[in-house]
Amino acid sequence: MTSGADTTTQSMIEQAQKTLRDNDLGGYTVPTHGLYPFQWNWDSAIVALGWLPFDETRAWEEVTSLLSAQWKSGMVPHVVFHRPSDTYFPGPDIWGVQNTPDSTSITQPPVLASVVKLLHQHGREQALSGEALHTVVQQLIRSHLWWYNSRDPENTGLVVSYHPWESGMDNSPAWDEPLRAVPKVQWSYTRRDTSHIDASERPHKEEYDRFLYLVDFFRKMNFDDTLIYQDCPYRVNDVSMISILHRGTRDLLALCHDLGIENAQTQYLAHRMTLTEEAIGELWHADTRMFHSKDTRSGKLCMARTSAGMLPLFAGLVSHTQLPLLINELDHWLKNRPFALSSTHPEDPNYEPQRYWRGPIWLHINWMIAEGLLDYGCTSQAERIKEASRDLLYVSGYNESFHAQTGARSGGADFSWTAAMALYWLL
Ligand code: 9YW
Repeated sequence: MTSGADTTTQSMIEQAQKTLRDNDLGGYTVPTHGLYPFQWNWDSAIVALGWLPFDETRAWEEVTSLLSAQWKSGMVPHVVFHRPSDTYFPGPDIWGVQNTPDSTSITQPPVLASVVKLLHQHGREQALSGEALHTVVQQLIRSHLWWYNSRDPENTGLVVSYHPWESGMDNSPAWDEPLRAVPKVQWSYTRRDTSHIDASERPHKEEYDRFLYLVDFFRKMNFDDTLIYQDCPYRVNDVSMISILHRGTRDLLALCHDLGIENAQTQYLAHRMTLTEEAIGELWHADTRMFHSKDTRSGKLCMARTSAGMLPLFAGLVSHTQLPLLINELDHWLKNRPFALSSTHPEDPNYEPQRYWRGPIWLHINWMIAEGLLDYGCTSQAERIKEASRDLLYVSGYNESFHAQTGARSGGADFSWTAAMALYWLL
C-alpha cells in the first residue's frame, strides 16, 4: 500500500515528465510554449538533467541538438531558432545571423559541461558513448576555449558578458548601472512577452530599448569578437557567468581525464582556471560580504545584492576566509523567509518580489548554490535551500519562477527547467 505522500510525489513526478514531453519539439525542449518557443542554451542543459531519470537517450539529444548550433568560433548561442514562431520577439530577422540552424549572436551561462559530466556519471545505459561522446567533449572544449580567448582576450582571469540576456538574469538590478551607459534603440517595436505575462512581472520598456540597441550593435559589428570586445558599451564581469564557466571547465577537465583526453588544449584550460582563481577576489566586497559583478567600463562593482553573488560556491572559488562571512550572509538572507532564495536580497533597495530577476526565486539557481554548499561541507544550508525549493513545487507547481514572498507562480506556466529540477533534484 502506498501512503498519501508517496501518491502525491508520484503524481508530481508524472506531471513533471508530462511537462517535458509536452514541451518537447523533437530533440529539443522549449522552456514553455508561447512565451519562449525556441531552444534556450542554459535551459536545455538543465532540462537534460530532467530527462535523465526517465529517458536517457532523450537527455543526450537535448545536448546534441544544442551543440548542433555551435558557431565555427566555438560559441554556443543563447537561443537556437530551429523552426519559426511568431510568439516571441526578437526573432532571427532582428538578430540578423545567417547560420544553420539560425540563432542569436550571444551566448548564455555555460552550465552544459557540468551537465554532460553528470549525464556521463549517472547515466545507467551510457546512452551516449564512444565516438559520439568524444564529439560532444571536443565541442565543449572548443566552446570553453572560445570563452577564455574571446571573452577574456587580455588574460585578466575574468570573462566578460555583452548583454543582460547573456547572463540569463535579464533585468537583475546588478545590470542597472552598466546598462545606463547603453543608448536606447531608435526604432519602434512590439514586444511579445507582455502579451503572455503581466507587465508587472517583466522587464521595463527602458530595459528592452537598451537590450535591442545591443542586438543592433552586434549586427553592425558583423558579430566580430574583437570589435565587440573593444567597443561594446556594455561589458561586465558577470560573477554568475564566471562561476558557472569555472565549474564547467573543472567538470570538463575531469571528464577529459576519465576519457584519457589530455593535450595542449586541456592544459591551456587548466591554466585559464588558475587565472580566474587569482582574480576572483576582485569581485568580493568587504562590506556586503559577498561577490558582485563588475562593470569593466567604469571599473565599479555592481553593488546590488543578488543570488548570483552566491554562485562562486558552485565554482569552488570562495576562499576559506570568505566562506564564514558569506555563509553568515546567507543565513541572514534565509532567516524567517519561508521561500528561498530570492534572486535579489529582500533588503536591497531594488528588490521587487514579483519582477523577474529582481526578486523571484529560480530553482536551477538554488540547485547550483546547494551543490556548491555541499562541496564546502555546508550541509544544513544546502538542505534548507533544497527543502525550500521542494516546498515551492508543492505550493505552486512547475512555473518559470516563484514570487519571493508568497511562493506564488511567477512568469510562464508548465516550465521545463522547473520540471527538470523536480525530476533530477527534488522528488
Ligand atoms: C527573455 C528562457 C529564458 C532564460 C533566461 C530568462 C529568460 C529570455 O527566459 O530570458 O526573453 O527574457 O531570463 O534565463 O534562459 O527560459
